[in-house]
This record gives sequence, C-alpha cells and structure tokens, in this order.
Amino acid sequence: MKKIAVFILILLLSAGLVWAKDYEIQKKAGNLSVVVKMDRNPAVMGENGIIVTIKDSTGKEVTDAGVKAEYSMPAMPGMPAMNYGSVFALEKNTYQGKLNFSMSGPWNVVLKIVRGGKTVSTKFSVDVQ
Ligand SMILES: [Cu+2]
Repeated sequence: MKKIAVFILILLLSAGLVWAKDYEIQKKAGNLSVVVKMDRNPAVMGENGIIVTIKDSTGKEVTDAGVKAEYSMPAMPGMPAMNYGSVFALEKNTYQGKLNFSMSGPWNVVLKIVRGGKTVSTKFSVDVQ
C-alpha cells in the first residue's frame, strides 16, 4: 500500500513539473498582436529574459519595429518610485530584452512599439518573487 502511495505521489509531482508553464501573455497594442514570454516563472529579482513576438492584423510577424520596455514600481513606504527602461534587440523575428528587477513585489511594465513613426503600447504587470 505504501509503495503505491509513493508511486502516486511521484506521478503527481512529475506531472506538476510538466505542467509548469513559462510566463506567457497575449496583448493588443494598437492593431498589433503581441505575445510576451519571460524565461522565469515566477519572475525573480535580478535579470529576467523577455521575448516579444509581434504580428500585424494579417498575422504576419512584424520585424521593422523599435521595441522597448519601461518598467516601474510605484513608491511604497521607505522606497521612492523606481523607473527603468530596456531596449529590445531583434533576433529571429522576435524582440528580446532583459528586465532587471531590483525588488520583489508588483511591477508595471509598459511595452512601447514604434513603427513608421507611430508608437503603440500595451501594459502588463509582473509579480516578482
Ligand atoms: Cu518597492
């Protein structure tokens, strides 16, 4: 009986590992579709890799944009507001950057996409562990 219980426990644990997903969200910025992936889930203090895929309204990948993130944590007791920026680099049809979180807690991320002189943006929040 004990062996079966241990076996089921191992099964549940390994299934949990398989199911643990990367951080991934889908957003709209203007008429662009944006998929944001982060290499840490949950996000951690220090560097977190972020990969952004952008598609236009016809579903074609956008590779002629300038992409940057502005990320901030609002002021809290004993801590002034913190604001940082990160410029992304185009790599394999995706935009890749790093977010360096200096504190755990909720951060706001604004993704700005500049294309043909027009800027669109989208926001999301990240809970840093
Ligand atoms: Cu803080």
